[in-house]
Amino acid sequence: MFGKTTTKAWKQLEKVFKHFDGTEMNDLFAADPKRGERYTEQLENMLVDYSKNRIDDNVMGALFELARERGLKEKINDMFGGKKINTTENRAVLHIALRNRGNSPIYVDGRDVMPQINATLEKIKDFSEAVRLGRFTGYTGKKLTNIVNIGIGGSDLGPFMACEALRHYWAKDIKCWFISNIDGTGCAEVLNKVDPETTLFIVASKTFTTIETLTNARTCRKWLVDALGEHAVAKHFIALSTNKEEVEKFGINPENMFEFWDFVGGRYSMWSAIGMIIAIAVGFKNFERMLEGAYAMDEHFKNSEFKHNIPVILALIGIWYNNFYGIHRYGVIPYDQYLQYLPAYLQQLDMESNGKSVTSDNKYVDYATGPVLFGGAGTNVQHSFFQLLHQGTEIVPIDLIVPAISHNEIGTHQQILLANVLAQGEALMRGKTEATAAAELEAAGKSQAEIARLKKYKSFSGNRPSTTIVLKKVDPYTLGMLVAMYEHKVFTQGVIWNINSFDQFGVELGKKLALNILPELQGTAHNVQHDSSTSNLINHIKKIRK
Ligand code: G6Q
Repeated sequence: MFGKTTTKAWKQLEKVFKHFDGTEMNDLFAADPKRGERYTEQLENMLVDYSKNRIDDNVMGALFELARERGLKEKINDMFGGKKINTTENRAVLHIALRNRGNSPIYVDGRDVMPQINATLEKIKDFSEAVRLGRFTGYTGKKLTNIVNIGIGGSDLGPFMACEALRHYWAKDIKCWFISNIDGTGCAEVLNKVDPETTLFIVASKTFTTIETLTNARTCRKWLVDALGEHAVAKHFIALSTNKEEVEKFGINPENMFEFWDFVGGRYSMWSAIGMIIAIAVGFKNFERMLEGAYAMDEHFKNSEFKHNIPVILALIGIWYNNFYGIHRYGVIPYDQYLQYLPAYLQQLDMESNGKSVTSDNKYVDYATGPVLFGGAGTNVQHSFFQLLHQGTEIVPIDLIVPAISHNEIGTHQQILLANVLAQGEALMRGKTEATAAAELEAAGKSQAEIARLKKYKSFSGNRPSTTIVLKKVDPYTLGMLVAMYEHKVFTQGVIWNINSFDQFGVELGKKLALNILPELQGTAHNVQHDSSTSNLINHIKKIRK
């Protein structure tokens, strides 16, 4: 079994850590004037500066050795080669095939998957263009300008994040809407604003059995049929799914179904038919550019040696904090309003993939796995939780992501934003000693008593890690690169931790219990055995809803 005590490289890292712990980044920068450049990698229009992390060559060398000992290179080849690396579900993991712009064959069970992927891409192209150009219209002949994606989890977060990120590229007359949650709010809020004659519903569900999505889809279908009649459904509903039978049962013509396959995991599916709303909003060419960007990152990940491999470097630094410093938190802060939903998207990608406790050899882990990921858009979050990042007792490594050029260059806005993101990384790393705080207070004319009272509050411990990712612009290509970078980072960490990053059994237990509780709330089942807290809550809610 792979455990913290049995791997040679891990043991070596423990030794390295003992020696390195307590090292201050300020000292590392002082000792090496070229540190900033040395710990920076660039791939096309994306630059990744990881120098403000608690690492040196020795640490990185030991981490690369861990990656080698864990057989990372072979595991990467296994994924790209179509091997069934999702072992618990006996599936290949081929989101990389969806953007395989080189079109080299990828075999699963002896069959090349590329022809079916290319055929579906052609279908997405034809349909998205037909909608955009008004060739595929609603039942009454009007152009479909309200596009509603009904899906949840992986069938929502990716398309939603990407549509928002690429809002600048939306066709002027098209509006995108997303209904995900099961409460009636999503349906009510969207259906209140759209017109049945101009609305296209995209039911996005890999399994086509998800209760939230099907309930929302049924409500929308009824709303449409009430307004335009049963015959209108074929012109206003399409399905994105792997499950033809259920799609037909639901009442969507299979001709209006865009398929994908079980080798595409939900949270890895925005590159597939699940990305239909992206293609309609920004145009197929831009959707293709997103695939191309991801492909560029795939090639980089597959072919670069570890010491220049961006996803590998980021993954290993994450392991260093998580497993050696005992820091199990991690923040992603995009400095760009268009990327505001990236943290929520990455939360699923990272926490659903690596929030696991059993190894691929069927043993409980004896080391920490996936960290808690959170984040929000800068500079907004500077005015909220950044207090804790600077002066709290928790150390939180963060990624600061920023485009050098904004789509909306108005006055000095972008320069102020850029100054802020750079200042945050510097402040977190440099900190401010009590002596400096005291000198500043003195210069501001404070009394000695005041200085003594305030200097601790005004000091910053520093040595707090951040990685700065500078993009040229948030365009479809760069977005593809960025998302693929995080996918491969998560994959790499899963390999190091020897867990299967591609199942998600953890989300099932709660779903099952909900099915037991539902009839109780509806009054068709009584006296079901629960703990006293759950029983009490059920009774309380029933009373209120009477
Ligand atoms: C993602 C998960 C999960 C899934 C949703 C929706 O990796 O599997 O978030 O995407 O539960 O599932 P359906 O697409 O099958 O409705």
